[in-house]
Amino acid sequence: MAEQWQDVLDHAVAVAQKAGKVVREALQSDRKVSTKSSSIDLVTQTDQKVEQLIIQSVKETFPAHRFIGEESVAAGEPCDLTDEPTWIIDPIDGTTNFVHTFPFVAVSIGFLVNKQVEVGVVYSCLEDKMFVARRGKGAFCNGKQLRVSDQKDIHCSIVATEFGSNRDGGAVEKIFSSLRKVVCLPVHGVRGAGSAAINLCLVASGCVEAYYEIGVHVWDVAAGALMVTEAGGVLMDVEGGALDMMSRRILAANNRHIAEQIVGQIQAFTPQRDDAPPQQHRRFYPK
Ligand code: LIP
Repeated sequence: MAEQWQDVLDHAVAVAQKAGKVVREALQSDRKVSTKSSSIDLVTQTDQKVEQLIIQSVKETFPAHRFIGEESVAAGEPCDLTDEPTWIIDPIDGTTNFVHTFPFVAVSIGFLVNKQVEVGVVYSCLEDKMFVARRGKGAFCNGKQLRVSDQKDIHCSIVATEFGSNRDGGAVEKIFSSLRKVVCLPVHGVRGAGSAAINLCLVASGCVEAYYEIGVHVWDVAAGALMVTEAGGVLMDVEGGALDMMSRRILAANNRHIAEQIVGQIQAFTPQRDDAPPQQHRRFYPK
């Protein structure tokens, strides 16, 4: 009998490759940019075209499956995660990078059943790196198995994070205050690829020890989260509890010890959840 969800993984890889080709071609022409929740929350026609390409292709092969897609939610679709098999899609994770040709842009596809990530595919399309993971079966990049860093000392670590697209004064203060504390631990360095999915793959690859961010969305992290756990890493909320993928807060690390030391530095805040009712959806970061 074929292994469970191998057909889903194969399909996700094939469609991510097609999507990546569209993204690379679009980089050769003018990119028409619009904005979503704010003047710095960018979207392009390529984001929308790639999301449609992925959803159409999956629907033909798996007609009973459900979808949560970044651009479909932006267009008013609900962001409801049920126990049914669900594909969670970010057609271009790193849209700002894409607009500016900063070379870290990923197609991110997670597949969940009973709210558990079974398959994750992150295609870093300009680097031509295909990251894949299946629950219980490991994580791989271009066929090579991934393993998190074995570093136990936070002072010898690199930590990745992002500023996101929230410029609310109170939130920005907390982001900077947390960052100052992390930098001054001190750590070896702080980095950010500009793509949550790629940051998670960097943790899985052992290039950075940890990644945290407040303000991400479920489509940014669903696939990459599985990459981290299948490479031996840990996931948690930025305040140290269990990760809630709809909460828009994530901390990923190579081990619990490093994760807990970062938790101690973070001044947390609570963005509007991804599964908030649609009428609240645009009101980010309530006081
Ligand atoms: C973005 C990222 C980025 C993060 C933002 C945002 P998009 O996703 O992955 O790293 O800081 O919060 O969600 O909009 O490019 O798909």
